[in-house]
Amino acid sequence: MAYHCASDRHVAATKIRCGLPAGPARRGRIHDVDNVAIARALVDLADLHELGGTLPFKVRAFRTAARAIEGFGGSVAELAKKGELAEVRGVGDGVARRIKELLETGKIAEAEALRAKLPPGLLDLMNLPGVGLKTAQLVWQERGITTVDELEKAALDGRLRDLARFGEKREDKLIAAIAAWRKRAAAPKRRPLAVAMLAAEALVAEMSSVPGVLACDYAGSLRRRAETVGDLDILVAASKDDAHAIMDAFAALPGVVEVLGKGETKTSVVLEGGMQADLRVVPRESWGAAMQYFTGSKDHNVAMRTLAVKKKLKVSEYGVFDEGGAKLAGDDEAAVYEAIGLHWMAPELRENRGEIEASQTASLPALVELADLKGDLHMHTTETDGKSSLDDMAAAAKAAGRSYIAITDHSETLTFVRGMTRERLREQKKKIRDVEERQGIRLFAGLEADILADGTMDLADHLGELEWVVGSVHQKLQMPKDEMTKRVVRAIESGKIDCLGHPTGRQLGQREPSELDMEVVMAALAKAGVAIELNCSPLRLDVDEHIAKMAREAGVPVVLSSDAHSVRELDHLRYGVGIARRAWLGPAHVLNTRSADELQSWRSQRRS
Ligand code: DGT
Ligand code: CA
Ligand code: CA
Ligand code: ZN
Repeated sequence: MAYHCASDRHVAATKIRCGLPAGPARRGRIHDVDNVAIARALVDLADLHELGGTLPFKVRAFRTAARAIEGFGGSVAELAKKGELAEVRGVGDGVARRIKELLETGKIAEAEALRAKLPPGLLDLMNLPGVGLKTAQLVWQERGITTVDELEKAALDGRLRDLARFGEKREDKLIAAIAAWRKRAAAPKRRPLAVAMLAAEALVAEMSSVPGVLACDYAGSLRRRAETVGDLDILVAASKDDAHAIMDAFAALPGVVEVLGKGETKTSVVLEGGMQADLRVVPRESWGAAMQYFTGSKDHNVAMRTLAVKKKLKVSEYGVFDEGGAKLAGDDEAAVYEAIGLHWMAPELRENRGEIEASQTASLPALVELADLKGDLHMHTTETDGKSSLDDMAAAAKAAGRSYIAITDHSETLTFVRGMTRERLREQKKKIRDVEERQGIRLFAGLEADILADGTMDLADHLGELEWVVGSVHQKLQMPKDEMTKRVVRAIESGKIDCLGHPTGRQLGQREPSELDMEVVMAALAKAGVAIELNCSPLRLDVDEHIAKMAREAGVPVVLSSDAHSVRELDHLRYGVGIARRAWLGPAHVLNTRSADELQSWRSQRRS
């Protein structure tokens, strides 16, 4: 797990904060991440117990609690502070005590003690894809293997194939998995978009009120809405005389844990959680050129500069200059582009994927915006694993500007979140009509129906009664590619789902996407007239920009959904909008830019 600040098993126990501590200008924190770190620590604790020989049923409470916490819509850390951990289903006194200890001391002493008794490296083994606790235990006990190196050597020597449930094929898979794991571990850590965005917004808000700051914004990959971000690039416009004090103020911000360097124009710091942020102070008259330069991407900048050279112009972070050194543009970003004969283009396009050519021929795409999204078609309530009531979700969605939403709780087979039965769905539908009336927002009685292992749908004979059906895979995510593809295609062809939910199941930095032949899936979607979801939950962003682009090219409508499990998570749509724009999606490619009536007619057209 190379790039997620909170998911790394070993990091999880000690570093649980990703952004900045609460400050006056801070926006809401992203709770998934803290929750994930807490859940991770509990899973670690359970693993450590089991490796140490504690009976599995005795540690089951930790695993149950971890699952509940991971899917919890609010901040578990905040509840702990208020002594209200009992609000999280599945968290009993014993677990609550350990969570408090983790939050107060950064670790769980019991876990540390267990860890000290085990051979170092054993937990790393379990981090390998396809190697769980059972396999780690097996190779340890049967072959004395306790490190990844030893495991790799044993696989290469063919010493694992005789183990129970092994074989040559599994050996080969393991060798490939270890190679991939090494590559990821060696790569610099990158953070999920949402983590970077919340941290950057906090920094920008703080810096904007520092005396002498004329303008402040973030640039870099975050401004381009890349799904993961290496470091933050913060820009300030100020006069030279103020630069020094501004650098000092930046280095002294509450979330800064280390100052890597402080110079005339640039200061680099490390934030709590380990993310790096660079501040650059530029003169007011270079603001547009600096924003352009530091937004990148590098490839975009190189292409742009090549074009400028052809026109005998020079572009830098200070401005656009002609042969004689006269400045043609600098304070305004659009003017910088115009000076070299281009139209301004949205940061999400700046990857040198044809946007410069499109700009030259005035054929830049119109991109979807948050305000275009009229509805939200995937969310959960307290009926299953959501933390807000149906009433509250409806009211909050309306307040956020949506004119319709679909209520899509989980289906029956997901018993650990109390999946909906037919009877409860019928009850919920009645309630939905009532809330609809009261709250004045159109509601669709929907379901996130599970795609079962064989590709049939959970509650299949009930789906026809619903007004919106998301079909999703939640269990058995690691099937062989052809089986998984068949499974998903069968669900698409069932005629019972409107949208394929979080199609690959990936979770940023935590879970690899399921193996799926996307070409085949896309063709099936196009043929059946089923939409594909771009799940905007910060840890998912599933599908990614490449698959979203495939959908656009195949004419498959994309649905941007929050998958909110609480009212505050309705805000997740903004992350997905960035990804959609990177895939060059316009309002017409996104299904939920349509009105409720248009959506229903799209649906009935397909069904007939
Ligand atoms: P990241 O931080 O890895 O997610 O990606 P970026 O794109 O934020 O990259 P970063 O932080 O290294 O640099 C920020 C921007 O500065 C980059 O997008 C473009 C510009 N830049 C940096 N180095 C160069 C360079 O050598 N040549 C050009 N043309 N631009 C550069
Ligand atoms: Ca950067
Ligand atoms: Ca940088
Ligand atoms: Zn789901």
